[in-house]
Amino acid sequence: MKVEGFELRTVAMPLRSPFETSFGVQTVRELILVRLRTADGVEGWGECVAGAAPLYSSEFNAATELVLRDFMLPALAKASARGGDGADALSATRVAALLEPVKGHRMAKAALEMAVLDAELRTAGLSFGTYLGAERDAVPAGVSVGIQPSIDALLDAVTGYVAEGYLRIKLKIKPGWDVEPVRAVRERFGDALLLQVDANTAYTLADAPLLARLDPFELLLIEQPLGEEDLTEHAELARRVATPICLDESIVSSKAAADAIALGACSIVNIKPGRVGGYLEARRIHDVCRAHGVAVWCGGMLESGLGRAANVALAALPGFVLPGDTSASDRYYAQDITAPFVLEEGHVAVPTGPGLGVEVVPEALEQMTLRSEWIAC
Ligand code: OSB
Ligand code: MG
Repeated sequence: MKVEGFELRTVAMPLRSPFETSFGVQTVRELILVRLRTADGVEGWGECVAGAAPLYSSEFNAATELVLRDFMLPALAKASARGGDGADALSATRVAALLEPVKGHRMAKAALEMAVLDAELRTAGLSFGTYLGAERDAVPAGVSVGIQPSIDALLDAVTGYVAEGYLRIKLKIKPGWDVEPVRAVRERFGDALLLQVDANTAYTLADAPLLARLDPFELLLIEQPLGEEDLTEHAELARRVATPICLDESIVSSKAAADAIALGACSIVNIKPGRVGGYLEARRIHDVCRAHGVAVWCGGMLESGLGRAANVALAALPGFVLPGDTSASDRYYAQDITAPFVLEEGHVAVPTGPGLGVEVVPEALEQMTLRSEWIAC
């Protein structure tokens, strides 16, 4: 593929209500978008899932912007300039190899691979879903419920989401906001509600007895209770609690997934394409987990309609046997930068058009843009 240039754009999307996790409170989603234009005039969009601060993982927007501009785009521009269809030309399946000399920064890499893949698929007239191997035309949607100021506020929030039709509820937890909120939601909504929790690394192995107190509530899973690098500790915790352990932050690659499974550190995996370097690596994690009989589900990072489109396509693969954080756009945003994804009987439809299958609404994008820069190849 021959690329004319890349645009790096930082947008700020106001959240409908503050979103609180064990690592902080967010009121606005600041994210970096990549837009490329091919020599044939086809556009490709990528979305970077990094946040404004390095609180979920080490990546954050200012660093991402720099590594994209100074280290990654030159490598892709060079491959683009070589042109042709040869082994060193620019294509989606080669982005990871072209960027391999740059250590880490998987979220930045994922955004570039997504943009190249989108342009390729739009050119070929193929949707993300078809390309990735989607087997469903809609996916069941769960919702992630932030830490609330009170149990009453939590019950009100969950009541609203259940009424909207969400098929699974995930409660964010932290020390001091764990057993009681779970008990309250179970008591109010009953045993049939699909319920899980996400700690975003807020506990240590010393908290095993506390986390075991969640066992009677029959949760689907506990997501990332311990640190990102704590695989052996997660394996030990898994022996001490009955609730299945699911990993998010720890699973940065298909190798990490294979290692975690071999160690017994998790029995379920949250797949976030941005965290693992892109949709192609995400599909490999799906394949590894499926081969081991490990259930996966699609996580979220408060994506705009662009990232949401690709996530929903991925979540339609056969190994995604649990509802994902693939909520409707209005769970987070009054105004999205694409046509909003909507909930229909608890499901979100997989886009069918070429590439991501969604288009950016220029006025909405401009309104939310903080800055943008065009980098010609
Ligand atoms: O750990 O899954 C997480 C949001 C931001 C950062 C990390 C996480 C989350 C969520 C919400 O839980 C996911 C979503 O609905 O997009
Ligand atoms: Mg998580």
